[in-house]
This record gives sequence, C-alpha cells and structure tokens, in this order.
Amino acid sequence: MMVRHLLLRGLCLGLSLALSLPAGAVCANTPSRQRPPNIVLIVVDDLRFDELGVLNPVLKTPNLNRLAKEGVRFANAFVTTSLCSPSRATILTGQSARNHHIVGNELPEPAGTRFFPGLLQQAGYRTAMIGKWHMGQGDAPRPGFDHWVSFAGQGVYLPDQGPGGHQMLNIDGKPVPQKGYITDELTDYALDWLGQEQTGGKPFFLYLAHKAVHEDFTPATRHEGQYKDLPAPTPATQADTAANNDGKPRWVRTQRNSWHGVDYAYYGEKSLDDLRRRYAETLSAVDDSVGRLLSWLKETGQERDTIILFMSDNGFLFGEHGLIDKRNAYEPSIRVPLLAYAPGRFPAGGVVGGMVANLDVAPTVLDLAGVPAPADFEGRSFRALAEGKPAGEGARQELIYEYYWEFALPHTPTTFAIRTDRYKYIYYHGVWEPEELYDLSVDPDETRNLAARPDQAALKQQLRERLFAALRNREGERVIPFDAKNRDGRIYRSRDGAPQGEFPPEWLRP
Ligand SMILES: [Ca+2]
Repeated sequence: MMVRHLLLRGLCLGLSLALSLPAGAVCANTPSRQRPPNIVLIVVDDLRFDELGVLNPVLKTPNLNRLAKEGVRFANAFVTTSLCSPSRATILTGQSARNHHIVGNELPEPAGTRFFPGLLQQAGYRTAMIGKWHMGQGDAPRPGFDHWVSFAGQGVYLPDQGPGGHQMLNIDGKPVPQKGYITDELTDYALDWLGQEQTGGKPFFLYLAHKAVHEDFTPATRHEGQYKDLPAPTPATQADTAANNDGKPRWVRTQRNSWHGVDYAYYGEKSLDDLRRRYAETLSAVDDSVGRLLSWLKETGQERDTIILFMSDNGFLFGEHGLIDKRNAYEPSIRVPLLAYAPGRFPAGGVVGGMVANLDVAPTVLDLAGVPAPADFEGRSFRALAEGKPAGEGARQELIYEYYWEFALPHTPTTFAIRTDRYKYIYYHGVWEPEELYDLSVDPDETRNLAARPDQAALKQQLRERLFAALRNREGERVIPFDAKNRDGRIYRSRDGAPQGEFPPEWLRP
C-alpha cells in the first residue's frame, strides 16, 4: 500500500494544485480498495493435485503452503482436457477444446481467438504474459498483453538445451537469449515488469505460466538431491496383477510398456524413483518463485490489493494403473491443484469441496475484476466459493472430459468422460475397448469397473446419454462425427480363436 499511497498522494497533489484545491480534498474518498484488484494467475505444468506440502508433508513447499493456509484450497478442481495446449487454451478462452479447437499440442490457435486477458486490457488493466504459451510452435506476442516473454513450444529448463545449443526467448517481439534456469528467469522477468508496473497507476494482470514441472524434470542446481532420501511410494494400482488389470481396457495394460507407462517410463532412462524425486525437486524453484512474488507484494504494500490464483494445466499419474504422465480420464490425470490467495477477500485456510474446472478460470478472473463475461464462456465463476459463500444457482455439478488421440504419442485413445460428484463414465472412441464406470464414493482409486454389470446398466445408459448430449460444439454439431453409443455392439470374440495382434517388430526394442 505504501508505494501506491505515495503514488496516489502524488497524483492527488498534482490534481489538487491543478484545480487549486487543498491537498487531500479530491482524493479523500478514493481508497485503493475501490480500484479493481491486481490479479496474478500462476499456471504450473503437469503438477499433481496432491503435490503440495499441505497434502504431502514430505514436500517442502512453504510458499505454496502459505497460499493454502492463508488462502483457499479447492479440493475438487479438474481439467476438461488433461493436456498442455488444450487446457491452457481452455484457461485463457473460457471454452472447451471442442469449441476453441486447440485439441492437441501441435495446433496454433485459430485466427481471431479471444483470450480473456484482452478483455482485462480493454477494462483498464495492464497485462503481461510471461512463460509457456504453447499454442502452436510460434513464440510471437499475442493480442491482449502489454508485455510478452515467451518461447517456442515447450521451452527448455536450461539455455544450452535449446535448438542449436542456445534457447531464445521472445520478449515483446525481439529475440533474447535465455540466460539461466527457466523458472528463476521467468520470475525475474515477472518481478521486473511488476516493478515497472507500480508507476502505471492501473491494476495489473500477470499470467505467469511456468515450464516446470513438465518432464524432463530438471531441478535448479540448488535443489539437486534435495529429496535423495524421499520415499517413493508405489500406488496400490501400479502392479501388473490380475486384480489391477481386472476391468481395465486393454490400452491401459499395453501402455505399461511405453513412453507413458511404468515399465518403460520415458524409455527407461531414469528409474521411477528418480523421476519421482526430480519431479519434486523441480517444484522447489516454483515454490521459490511464489515466495519471491509474495515478498514483492509485501514490500510494495500490495498484499491486500492482489489476488493470486495458482493451478496446474493438467494432473499427472505416477504409477496409478501402471501409467505415468496424463491424457487419460483417471483421477490423478484430471485433478489439478488450485489455490486462491487474497488476504481480506478469501477466508484463510478455507477448503472448498465444490467441483470447479479450468473452464471456470476465465469467468472467475473477469468476475474478480468486475468485467462482464462473454456469452460464449462455457464455465462459471467460482468467486463465491473462494469467498467462502455458497456456490449458488448454476454451480458446477459435473465435468465433461474430452481428449483427442495424438499421432506423436499414440498410447492413449480418444477419450470422452462424464464425472459427477459420485460417478465417472468413460468412453473410448475409435477403438475396440470396454467402457468404464466407477462409483467414486466407494472406489476413489477406480479399481472396480462397473460398466459390464447388469445392475448398473440403467445408470450407465443415463450417463452415456448425458455425455453424448454434452459433446456438441456451440454450433450443435457432434465434436467428431459419430453415433451416440446406446448399446454394447458386437463386442465378443471366441475364446478359442486367434490371440490379440502383436506390435510390428520394428517397434520392439531390446
Ligand atoms: Ca501440461
């Protein structure tokens, strides 16, 4: 507050002199709280919902813990697509993948795509995008941001990992070499911009989009070995047992031995335990980044004028069902951490049980800023929940999930799902695979597939119909041309017939 109060006094003094009024007379009724709040949206890459010290005390994340303890933690936050680009696009457009059309990691945004920071900019905010954009391969500045620091595609942790041996950043359209460890450097750029921002007199919106903690997990030097003694527990569903495989689609068991499976994780260059530890160590620099931001807000007296939202673009499996990474509709993949910190606005230590989604972030930020949401936003503001109030009419009751098969990473089929507060129904498109149905109230780890049980047929059909009714884009067209699944089809094989097909020999490695 101090800096802004000085600034406001300066502005008021100048205005008073211009109007020949006594200093203070004009500005006595213009406290800074009447101004829209500053908003910082921090999006981390591939962070599990439970990779926080407040949920796993083994992890040393004091600054993230502070966001949770002095702010609000959403215990049931999800993504509508568990993949980098589609989810980031959903966060920034307020639309699902079937409507924003960025359905994979290689696709640029269609011309004319509207990102909500542009609406904040029009409403008088100064806006900055710093970090991983990752929609298409280009790093050029996009509309809606006064300041831009980004890089092509995924980016790299260290400068010498870039193409040609040196990674370049794009800063407001100019190529600038990356100098150091990416999480620290993005934080430097963010604080530089915020420092300049103090003299602007407008509220700020900062989109700080980290590359961390995406694979290849690379901790900052100061965090190397931080968790060398970290126990790396194995999820109960990881082992390749008859009990774990019972009821699971064939693709799940096949994926075990792949880039995204526990038997050949990222082609087996590091053990699962090493990956687990390096993932946690890579998070530590993100925690440091949050700490630097909190310190800056305190030093500049803006703690009570600034809202911080912290989340991940998707979840992450670490062995559940024999899988790693994301994409599928299982809980560790679609759940994300979501913290909302705003002293004086949001209750300290609140835990929200209501279901929220990445689709709801854009309407929430606009709501917090007092900017009307466009009619084509598909989500709903969770501001009331963050403030400790009832969700109110129209609160999210379910999540519609969509993931589209990728040529480059073909292990996970196109997946559609509906998740209510109790049930999850999953359907795979274009492959001969069973559906899945789980009662999460008694089976949160998704171990007992109920889809084939006759006594669940009515429930399965009801969820199928709701899912397929929802899977239409805003023109009312089905997202891909298919018939709604209303019966089981001709799914049977002869027990005595030919076995399943084999992979081609050129795909097999020693
Ligand atoms: Ca991601």
